Amino acid sequence: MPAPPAFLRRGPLREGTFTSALHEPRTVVAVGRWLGVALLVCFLTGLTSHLLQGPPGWLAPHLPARPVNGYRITQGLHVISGLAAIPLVGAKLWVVYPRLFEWPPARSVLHALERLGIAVLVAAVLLELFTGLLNTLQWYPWPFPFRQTHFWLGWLATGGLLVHLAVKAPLVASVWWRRAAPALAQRRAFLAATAAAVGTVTLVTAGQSVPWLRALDLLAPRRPDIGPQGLPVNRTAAQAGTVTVPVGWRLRVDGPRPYELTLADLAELPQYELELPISCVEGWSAAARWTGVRMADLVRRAGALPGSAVRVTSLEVEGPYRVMEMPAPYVDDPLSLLALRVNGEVLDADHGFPARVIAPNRPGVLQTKWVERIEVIA
Ligand SMILES: Nc1nc2c(c(=O)[nH]1)N[C@H]1C(S)=C(S)[C@@H](COP(=O)(O)O)O[C@H]1N2
Ligand SMILES: [Mo]
Repeated sequence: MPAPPAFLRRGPLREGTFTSALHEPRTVVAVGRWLGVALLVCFLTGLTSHLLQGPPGWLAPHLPARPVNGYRITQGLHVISGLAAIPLVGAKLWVVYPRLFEWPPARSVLHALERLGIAVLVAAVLLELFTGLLNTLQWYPWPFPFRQTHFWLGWLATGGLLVHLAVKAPLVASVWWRRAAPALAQRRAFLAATAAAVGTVTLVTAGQSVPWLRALDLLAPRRPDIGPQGLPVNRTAAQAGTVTVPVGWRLRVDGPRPYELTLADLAELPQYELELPISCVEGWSAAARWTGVRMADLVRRAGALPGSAVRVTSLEVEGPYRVMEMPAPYVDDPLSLLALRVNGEVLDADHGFPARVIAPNRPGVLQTKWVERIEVIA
């Protein structure tokens, strides 16, 4: 059989186009290890967030209301690991990009499938990190729903990553411990630069959830200590359609023995003061001192037994967080309040005046503001 013509053997690029000695497996594995850890942490914490935010029916009664700071920590880690993954993906792709011009593009059906898998993996990871980053900025320049898309892309990326690792396992194993002697100094510099990029990104953003890094919080969209009453606001009363509290507002509690309470009635009930964080899914979190009535006391008064779940409705006219369901473990927890005050003052309109929910180990989106009604549902 005659040899194929030269251009088919060589491909469109000249030999030696990619001159760096760093386009080699040992560097790929070094960066890939860090990236793998970041993506794994990001995936697991993301899954946690998804389940806490919208649990399937069978799971809801078992969600834990403790540890108090659980969601604050997992969601803080989610955003920290996701942001760290951005420079890591950049470094990883730079090390391997000459493979994009591999010639011939496919040596066999299997090889073609492997490359297709990598294309899906890279696309899923890039889109996942991009949508996540824009979400931390509350910017949604796309027509699809963020949370579902982010969730399924996460599975796609993780599945793609596992297949990729399985295919590359022999290669990874063969270089895992080996030192790349010829390019050692260059590699060290490259890895140090990558680490410095990751460290910088982390240090200037992690302060949005890590209190002792607050002073360095230069690039995160929010400072957790700036906002009315020393607490940031995700959606102001004006953004929520100028929530108007009717004159003579009453809290309505529906259950076996429904009743209504005025603000003065609520203030007469036993008040509890405790410190709980708002932990926004977008990455910031901040602790505050809340004062109010226990959720459990309110639903007991309506004749509901322990183990009841409730639905809470806001005065807000429309919005994805107008109605919230609270599973029994949160309702029964002595730390779950219908708060009337924050940091010693009556709630600001932007923090949910006249009353808002605050409960331990829950995403911020479920800490419903401007509450008007509580219904016992099960
Ligand atoms: N009714 C209602 N409650 C809401 C929201 C909302 O849009 N509508 N936003 C939630 C979100 S996303 C967060 S992070 C917290 C923020 O509470 P804060 O504004 O008091 O800090 O409120 C939650 N409660
Ligand atoms: Mo939020």
